[in-house]
Amino acid sequence: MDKLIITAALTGAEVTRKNQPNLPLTPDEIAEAAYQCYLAGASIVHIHARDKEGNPTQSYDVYKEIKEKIESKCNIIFQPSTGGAVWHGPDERLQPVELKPEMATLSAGTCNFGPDVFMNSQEYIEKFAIRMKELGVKPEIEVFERGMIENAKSLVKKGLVDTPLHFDFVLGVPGACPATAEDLMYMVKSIPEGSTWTVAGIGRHELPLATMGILLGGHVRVGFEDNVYYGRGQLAESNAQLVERIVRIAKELGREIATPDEAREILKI
Ligand code: KMH
Ligand code: ZN
Repeated sequence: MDKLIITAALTGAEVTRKNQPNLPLTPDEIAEAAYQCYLAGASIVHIHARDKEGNPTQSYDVYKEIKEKIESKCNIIFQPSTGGAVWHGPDERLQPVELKPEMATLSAGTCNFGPDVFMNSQEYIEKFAIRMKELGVKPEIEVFERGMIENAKSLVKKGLVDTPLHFDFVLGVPGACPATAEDLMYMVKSIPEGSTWTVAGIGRHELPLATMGILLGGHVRVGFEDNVYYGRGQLAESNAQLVERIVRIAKELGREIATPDEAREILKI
């Protein structure tokens, strides 16, 4: 089994300080949170930028500032979001890819997202994939529903994405695929051989699905974007605290933790 890649999803687009008082918002706070997660054992940080008011932004300049601040602290893999917030338009969402990060997310279809709709038309999925390929950015394919895996396979057939693919199963978003063990197994069985995958369980599903990911040879995403709690009714102190717990569980289960450079090798980036 490969060593375990832990992704820290630090901020997200939906969470506020009301939900989680320690949510990192400014570039300095996000970079410091990334560094603390790196020290705890994360090898990738999934980043959503916020503007000066704390609202989600896909601004090239803000992502650039965050990227530079993180890179001045450590060699963790910087993975910006191209998902943004549900109200961001596709061109707006694509901006951080122009920074030529090693990775970026690529959502592979449309789904309900709580009371909203997360729009990803075929036209724009392909546009995002093409630009990532042109700039040498490895997509992490975000899968919220089973059919999105088929969309990803069609991108490979069209030559728009190189293999091996790397998937992130985001399970438990209200309105999209639930976060059961069966759903995760179904996803894992459906991806092309040779692919790598990570799992992000939403809310209370984060920990059980992460543990399954560790046992099944997948990888794990945790952080305030997906879950702000440490336990029932108990807010987590930091993103790093959530990473530390995954490191402890993985070690107990006999799975070693990947450094950022080992993650680069595993993901072929
Ligand atoms: N905020 C969601 C609507 C991604 O980062 O690529 C989309 C999202 C996916 O978070
Ligand atoms: Zn995200």
